[in-house]
Amino acid sequence: MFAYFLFFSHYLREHNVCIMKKRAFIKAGTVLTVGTLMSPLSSCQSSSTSQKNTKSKAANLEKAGPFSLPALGFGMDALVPNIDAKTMEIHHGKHHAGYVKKLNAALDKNQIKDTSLSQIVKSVTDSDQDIAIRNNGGGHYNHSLFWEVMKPGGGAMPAGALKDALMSTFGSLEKFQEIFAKAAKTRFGSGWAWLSVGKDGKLFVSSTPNQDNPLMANVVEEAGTPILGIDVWEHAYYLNYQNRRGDYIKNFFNVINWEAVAANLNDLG
Ligand code: MN3
Repeated sequence: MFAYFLFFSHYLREHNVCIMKKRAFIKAGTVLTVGTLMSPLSSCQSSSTSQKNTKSKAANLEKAGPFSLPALGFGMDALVPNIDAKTMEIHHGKHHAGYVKKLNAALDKNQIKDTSLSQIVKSVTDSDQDIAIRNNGGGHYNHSLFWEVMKPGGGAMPAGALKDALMSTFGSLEKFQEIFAKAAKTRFGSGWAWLSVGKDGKLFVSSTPNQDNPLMANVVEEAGTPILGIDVWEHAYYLNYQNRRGDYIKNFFNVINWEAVAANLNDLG
């Protein structure tokens, strides 16, 4: 039975790769608009110092919705074996797309215009009126960050300001990893674990339920700007890991795009 499952999983994976490639080809023709709105999160900016221009960053932050699903910077199967292609396909193409669609509907309903995504997320309150924007604005922001802080063959942390900050805050990289993994593992139910920069400029680890985000100063215990996040909703790992959230978290460290995390920190200056 188990052997059959393995074979079937392998077949699915192979099959999905084909689907992914077709879709990736189609998506290659679309314009990435939301990614450029997420200025602190955009590895497009961080990967090129010539684009790390405060003028373009400010201009992008001023852009408002309606929002669209950002394209992934890698193929659906690029993070295998740490994250499988089917999970990526559903997670990005269904879950994240759903948050974008519902966010646009909620903004339309509330007649919110000319407001950037980060402003939308920052202004969330715990009122009943804000719940759709809280869930879907958070969902859109969180996933946009999540795709940016992963890459195939990630995991190696570069020297520099981020490494220094992690060392001075947590004592060692191993200790940071332990604290971050624990926050992710112990988040009850659905949510996220974060590495953020607080108002004092210092790093901290936290976790939030549902699609809340440390930017939501009105609803979180510890507010800050997230520079790294891991999605611990079951939809992020269940196909491949079932109930083994700890294994998913451990393997997430194999695909962290530390250059993108460092750029997110650098953008906060
Ligand atoms: Mn998710």
